Amino acid sequence: MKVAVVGATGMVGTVMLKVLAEQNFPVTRLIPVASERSIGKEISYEGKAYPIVSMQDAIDAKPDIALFSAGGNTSLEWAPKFEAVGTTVIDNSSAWRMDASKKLVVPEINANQLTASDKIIANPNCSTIQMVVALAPLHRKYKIKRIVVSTYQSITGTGVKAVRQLENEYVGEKGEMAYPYPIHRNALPHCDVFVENGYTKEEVKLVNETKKILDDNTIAITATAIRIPVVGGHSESVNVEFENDFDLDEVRQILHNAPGVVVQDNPDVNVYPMPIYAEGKDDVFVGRIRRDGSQPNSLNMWIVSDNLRKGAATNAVQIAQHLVAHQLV
Ligand code: A2P
Ligand code: 11C
Repeated sequence: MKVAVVGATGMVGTVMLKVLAEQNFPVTRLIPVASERSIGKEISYEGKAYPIVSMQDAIDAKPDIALFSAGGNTSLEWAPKFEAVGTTVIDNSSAWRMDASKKLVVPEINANQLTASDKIIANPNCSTIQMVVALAPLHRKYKIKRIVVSTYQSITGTGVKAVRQLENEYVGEKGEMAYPYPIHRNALPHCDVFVENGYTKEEVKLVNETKKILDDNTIAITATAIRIPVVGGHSESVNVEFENDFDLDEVRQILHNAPGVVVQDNPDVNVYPMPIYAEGKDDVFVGRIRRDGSQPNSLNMWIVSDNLRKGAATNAVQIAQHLVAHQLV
């Protein structure tokens, strides 16, 4: 496969390269792309140096697959140009996610809907991916009625500037601010920008993307997204109300058997998921699984995953692996 990585120098692009190599993805030619200012610089892949090329040079090379993580506007402008030369684009931005003609894919849930004519495939938002990986098998069994989710999100979701802000604040130095307030020793009830209704875009993504991926507009969802001074991954407190009642042991068994999920749930010995241990792993970790006694058929759980891995790069590479395995590229 000729594989372009668009945004190869970025936070997610760097992890995409790492995951492609770890997974032994069948790369016959790697084409790293970044902005004009990076052209000519080199990135390293499996011990070899590769020069960064322009978008146009990458298109001229007619890659089989292009993994995009260079922002929504870049995707809107360039993904169709890759499509026009026959490339299948897997796009990590929010540009195409809610476009009715594009599929929003989490391989464990809906990769079976992909066909060879899907040329721009959307990778969901990180906080959505980890939640639906755990919820989809429970939805199939008990049918979700309502979800209340509160997130505790890593600063890596904001990008390099936020990581620098925390590092500077940690050592007491002044520098460029990614957030309107300090993030060190703080919690910001503010991920992405505010929209008219008082919610943030991150909260709206959680609502809309979940319904699209689970293919069920009847699910009621409400979200609150919080940024905390953590780097390893996003954590989520998820309260779910089902149509049907459940048995807690069966819930644990379903999650245990679910692809991509690791259950870490033994309060007796302080076992529960934490971002510091999720960092660098591809799984979604679920713990604190317990019945919500305040209303019927309801469950609480705590879901943690590395937002740059399963929340972004790993999910994109898994889509690419699915395309290859099913000869869709
Ligand atoms: P560059 O390093 O040259 O700026 P992050 O999400 O960490 O900010 O990274 C964004 C990625 O997208 C970087 O690799 C960045 O390249 C790349 N990028 C930004 N704008 C463009 C563009 N117009 N064309 C191609 N790549 C872009
Ligand atoms: C965050 N979820 O942590 C964001 C980062 O729509 O892909 C990724 C934004 C997106 O703030």
